[in-house]
Amino acid sequence: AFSTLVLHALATLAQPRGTTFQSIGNPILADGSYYSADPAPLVVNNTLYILAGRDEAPPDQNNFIMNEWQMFVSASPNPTGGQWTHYPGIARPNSVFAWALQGTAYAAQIVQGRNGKFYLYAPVTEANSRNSDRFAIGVAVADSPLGPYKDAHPSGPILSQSVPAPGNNIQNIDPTVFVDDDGKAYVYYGTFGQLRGYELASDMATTVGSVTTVSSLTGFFEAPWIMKRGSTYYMLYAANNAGPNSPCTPTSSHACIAYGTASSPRGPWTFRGVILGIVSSTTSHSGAVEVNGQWYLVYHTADAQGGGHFRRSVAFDELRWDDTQSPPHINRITQ
Ligand code: FUB
Repeated sequence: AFSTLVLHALATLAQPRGTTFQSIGNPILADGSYYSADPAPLVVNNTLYILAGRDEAPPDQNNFIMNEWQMFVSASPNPTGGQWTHYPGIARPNSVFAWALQGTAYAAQIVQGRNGKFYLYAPVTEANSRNSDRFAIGVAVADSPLGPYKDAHPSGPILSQSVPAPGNNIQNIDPTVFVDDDGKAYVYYGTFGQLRGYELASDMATTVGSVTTVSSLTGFFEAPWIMKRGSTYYMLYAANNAGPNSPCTPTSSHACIAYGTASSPRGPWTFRGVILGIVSSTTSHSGAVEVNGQWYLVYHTADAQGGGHFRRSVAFDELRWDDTQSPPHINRITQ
């Protein structure tokens, strides 16, 4: 009995401590005490978990400083206000992945595998990269969405190929993963207009077969988010308003959120429209989930106190469907 008590005490100690706070609308944490970007929602036991990176750039710095991921948790999410628990620093690139450098805790996502475990897909920078693109995607695993996360593929990243693209050499970021009803899993990722996808093996870490390259999503820039409703697959993404092929209005250098649909997780994807207009930060990044019968679109803005393009904060709105269309469309969300 004593050893059971000790084990229970150790397990409790391993769980990160959260701080409870009351939100009064968007952004969820609006006082500027802790910025949060690139939200990736997850639902466990009817509770909404929002994974986000932490923006730490000082007000005068025009670049990302991101060293850790954090989690916001609410059992009764309400965009006009409600109670949240904030878990800062649930994972850091170089503490989870021995092969990764500190920093670049960019857009990550946690999904629950068929075995019940939680998998964190994370873009990080590889210490000994031989590619021109030092960014690489790793996967870590935990028994709880809050961690602690352990590298599930300690030999290195699961995606790190160097694919030349005009004007940039960053490609291996912004992973989104979806586990289908038949148990098969898929990963999509990319930025600067390149969107690629693979099927994942049952270890959730090995890619299977050949790459899918997606070029049919109008104005795709980055931040893909794959999900399914009914028999339709949806891909949300940030469309770049500065591009010649942008669906965003009005014209601005900020991104908007658009989406496409497919009848298979590997596409082909058909562009359907814009669901979230430009926000106050230049980047836009979204994810969507259903909690207790209500869908939500989670994204970030620069609207918190002292916020900015590199000091972003997570916000969310109800997402509504137009089931008179086939496949069902997502209704535009007014920001
Ligand atoms: O947060 C860093 C980068 O900004 C993300 O990877 C992009 O999606 C954009 O939100």
